[in-house]
Amino acid sequence: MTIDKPFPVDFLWGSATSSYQIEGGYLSDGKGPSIWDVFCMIPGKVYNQDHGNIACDHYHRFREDVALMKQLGLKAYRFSISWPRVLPAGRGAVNQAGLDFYNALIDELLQAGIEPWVTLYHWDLPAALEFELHGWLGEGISDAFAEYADLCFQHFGDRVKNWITINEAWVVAILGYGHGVFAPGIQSKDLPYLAGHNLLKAHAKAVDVYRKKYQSQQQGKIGITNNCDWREPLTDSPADRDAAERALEFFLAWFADPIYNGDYPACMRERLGERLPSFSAAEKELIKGSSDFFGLNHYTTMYASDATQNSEAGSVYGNGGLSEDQDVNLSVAPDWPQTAMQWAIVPWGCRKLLQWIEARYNNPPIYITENGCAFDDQLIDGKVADLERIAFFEGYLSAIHEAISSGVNLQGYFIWSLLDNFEWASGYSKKFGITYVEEGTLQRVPKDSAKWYGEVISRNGL
Ligand code: PNW
Repeated sequence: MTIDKPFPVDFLWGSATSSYQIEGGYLSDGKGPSIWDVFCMIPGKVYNQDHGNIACDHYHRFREDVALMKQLGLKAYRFSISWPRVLPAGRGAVNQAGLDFYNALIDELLQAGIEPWVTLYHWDLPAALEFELHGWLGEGISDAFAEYADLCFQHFGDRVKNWITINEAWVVAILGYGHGVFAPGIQSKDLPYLAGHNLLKAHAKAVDVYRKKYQSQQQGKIGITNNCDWREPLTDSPADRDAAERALEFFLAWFADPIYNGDYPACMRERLGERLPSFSAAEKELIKGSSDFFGLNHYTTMYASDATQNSEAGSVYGNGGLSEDQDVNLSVAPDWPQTAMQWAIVPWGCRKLLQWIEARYNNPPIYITENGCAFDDQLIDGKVADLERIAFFEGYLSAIHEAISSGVNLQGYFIWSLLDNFEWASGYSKKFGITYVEEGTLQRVPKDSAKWYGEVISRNGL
C-alpha cells in the first residue's frame, strides 16, 4: 500500500468520549447527581426526553470497550472523569468506588498499550455545587475545582501523564449560561462572560496545583481544550475581514489569549466594557502560560460578515442574541455538504484555523482533541457502511496534513467519538461514533469508518 500523506513519526492517533455521554451508572455505587442528570429530567430540554442514566453502560462494559480500542490500534484514548462519581457532593467526602472505577479503567488502558488522556471537566458538574455555589457563576467554584483536580492528580497521576482541565469553556459559557440549551439552562446576555471568567480561573488554579505539587515527580503535561469553528470572511472587504477576525476572537481568543498573552482580546474588552470581568495582576500571572499544549476541538466553518454594514447578508445562526456583542453575521455556502447536525463540511477551514493558531500563539504544540461528524447510520446485516464519515475524515485529515506540511506543530488527533453516545440536547438521535451502539442491547459494532481509521493508524498516514 502506498502512502500519499505520511504523518510525522510519533503522531498520536486517538479517539475521545466523555463520562456523561457514555458511562451510565448514574447513581451506581455512591455516585452523586450532576447538573446533566437533573437537566435531563426537565421536560423539553433534551430530544425525546433522553438521558444518560444508562447511556452506553460503559461503567459496566469498559473492559470490552478497551478491547475494541486495542483492536482498532488506538495509541491514545481521551475520556473524562465524572466529578460527582468521585466527589458525590462536589467537595468533601470521597467515593472510593468512583476512584476504583477510574483506576481499573486506567490500568486496563495501560495494559492494552493505550495512553490515557484525561479531561477533568466535561460538563457534568456535581448538582450540589449548582445549589450551593451557583455553579460556574459562583465565587467559590474555582477553588472547588482545584481541590477536585488535586484529588485526581493524587490518585491517578502516577499513571496518567496527559491532563485536560476543562472541555470547551465556550460551550459551557454560551450554551449553558447564554442560550440555556445545555445545563444548567440559564439564558442571559451577561452571565456567559462571568462563567467564562470563573472557568479560566478554575483551569489556572488546577494547573497551579499540578505544577507545584505533582508535575516534577509525575512528569506529565497539563492543558486546556477549547473549541472553535473557522470563520471565513464572506467577501474580501476590510469590514468583512475584520468581522471574521472579531468572530474568532470572541470564540477562541476569549479563552486562549488570557492563557497565552495574559488577558482577554482588546476587541472584547472594548466592546463589552464592564460586562467583561477583569483579572487582577496576580490572576493574570497565574493564567498566563498555564497550558503545556493547545487543545483544540474543531467541527465546522461559517462565513462571517460585518453586521453593521451588511445586515441583509443572510445570517443563519450566530452566537444568539449574544452576536450583537460582535456585530457579526454568520452564513454558509449553499454548496457546502452538511452532517446530520447541519454543520457544514469544510476541511480547508480546519487548515486555516490551525494556521491562525500557529500565527497568533507563536506555534504552540497543538492536539486536536475532537473532530468528527454525525450521520444517520444504519445497521444492515451486521454492518454499518458509513462512507460519508470516511469521506469526512479523509477530507479533514488531508487538510491537517497540509497544515503540518506548512509548519503547524500538530502532534495528535482524536476522533469524536469512539462510540455512538448521548449527544447532549439531541439525545441519542445524533450518532458521532465510529462504533455503532445498538439501541436496547447496547451491542457494539465497529462501523466501516473504524476499520478505515485502524488502517490509517497502522500505516501512519493516508
Ligand atoms: C462537543 N456548538 O460539543 C463536545 O465536546 C462533545 O461532548 C460533543 O458530543 C461533540 O462536540 C459533538 O457535538 C459541542 O454548538 C457542542 O458549537 C456544541 C457545539 C460545539 C461543540
